[in-house]
Amino acid sequence: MALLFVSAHDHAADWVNELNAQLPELDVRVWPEGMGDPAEIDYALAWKPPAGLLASLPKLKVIFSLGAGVDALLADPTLPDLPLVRMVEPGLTEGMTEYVCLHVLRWHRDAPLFEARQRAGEWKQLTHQHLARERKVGILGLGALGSDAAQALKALRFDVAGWSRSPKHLDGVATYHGAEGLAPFLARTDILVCLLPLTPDTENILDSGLFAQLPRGAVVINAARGRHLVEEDLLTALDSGHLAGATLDVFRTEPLPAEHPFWTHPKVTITPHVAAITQARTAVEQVVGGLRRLAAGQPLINLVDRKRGY
Ligand code: NDP
Ligand code: OXD
Repeated sequence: MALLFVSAHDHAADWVNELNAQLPELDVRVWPEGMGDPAEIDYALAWKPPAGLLASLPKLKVIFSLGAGVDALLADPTLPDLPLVRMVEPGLTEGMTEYVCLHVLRWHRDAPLFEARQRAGEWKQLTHQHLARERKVGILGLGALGSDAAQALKALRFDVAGWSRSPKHLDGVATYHGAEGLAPFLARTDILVCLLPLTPDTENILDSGLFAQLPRGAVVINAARGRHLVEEDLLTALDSGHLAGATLDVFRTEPLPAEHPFWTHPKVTITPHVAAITQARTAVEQVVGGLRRLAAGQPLINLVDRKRGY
């Protein structure tokens, strides 16, 4: 049984070690130098493989995504029509929840304002302090990541709502769904967090029309994909004062070009696509579990529905 590891971003050696520790019989090959004969590869574990690579593996049976988002894989028109398993693993979930809580709290507690005042050597208090239970946070996407972040924000006493494609029930979280649920969800959201998959339905969802439905002074946090956001619309909404700030982890072009206005915008916080990172030590179980299920003739879990696009 041979598995091809394909990623220019992840630590191949960590994956080889973790996979071999659990499945010593698995022949783990690392693309490009260690691929060997393409006709011997049964499984691929991949993040942004070059277009056409997976189609060139004639015996390939299953594709495991190293990422939760599979938009880059699905963008390859030659992607073989095989089971595609997306990454759902505790490290990714916990990492994203930490990121969301950090940045929600940062805006909630006016950290950017106090950082600017420190730089200016200015000792100036705010006379009114909001409590978390007075702050309405809205999460676009209530999947593996969004639902965990929603629960953690709830535990911090934020007033949390979420929006999904199908109806959901989450204890203590107000839930909205579908096109008709979006407007009421946005109207009650002070801090908006995007954790949607990138699909034809969600591309450019963070645009001027959506921002206009948020209350004045709202903040946007995008930790999903750069193509969810219409960048010019965000700049316009920030500069007009309608939006108070944005935290962006993902961008249409990554790395973010040096001349991009986001780098120096006083209301924008940037992180370099690090909200949550798949790491072998926590994620290996998901791949090993999938391989064991296959060996036992059981159905795979976390399969991507290609029609839905996630
Ligand atoms: P899931 O597939 O588990 O959840 C997706 C959620 O989005 C579901 O609740 C789904 O609704 C909802 N959704 C999808 N399409 C629509 C739509 N058209 N309208 C309304 N709701 C919709 O994904 P994950 O939570 O695992 O991951 C979300 C995304 O986060 C990934 O696709 C990836 O792009 C991004 N990500 C970013 C990282 C980073 O470091 N910045 C790290 C990891 C992931 P329903 O429940 O009804 O299906
Ligand atoms: C992912 C990511 O989708 O890291 O997992 O962006």
